[in-house]
Amino acid sequence: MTLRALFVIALTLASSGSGASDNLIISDAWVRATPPGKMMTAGYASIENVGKDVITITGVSAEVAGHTSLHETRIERDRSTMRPVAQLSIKAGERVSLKPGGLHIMLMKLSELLTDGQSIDICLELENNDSLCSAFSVARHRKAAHHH
Ligand SMILES: [Cu+2]
Repeated sequence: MTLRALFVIALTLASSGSGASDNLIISDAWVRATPPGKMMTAGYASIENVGKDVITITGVSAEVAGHTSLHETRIERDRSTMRPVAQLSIKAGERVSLKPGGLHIMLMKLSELLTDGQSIDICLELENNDSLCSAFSVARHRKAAHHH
């Protein structure tokens, strides 16, 4: 076997191995600029599973935050409340939107204020110990929606 053939096999193994993180496409990723005096904020994104198997997100992390978790906002008795979401499963072909008023990434105990124009990394931890990190741009409001 030639060296080149071995190389091709190695590449194939690498890309067909776990692969869950390769099958998640993150778009429209943004984090709200920190409100005055608050060391917490929320991140939003659209997450699409382009693979053939369900993918479960079991946690989130960000270097700028001491505590990061998945949250869901719900309206209960006319009041908006948030509760942690232990995990989020995305079916094959499904797209889940993390958006204001719904699912979001909660960033708490921030080590710095986040201002418009900045960019921070947030990582999604997947159930097979895979993780997927992506740049989230900091903005006061979501930019005009993109439809593809
Ligand atoms: Cu929250």
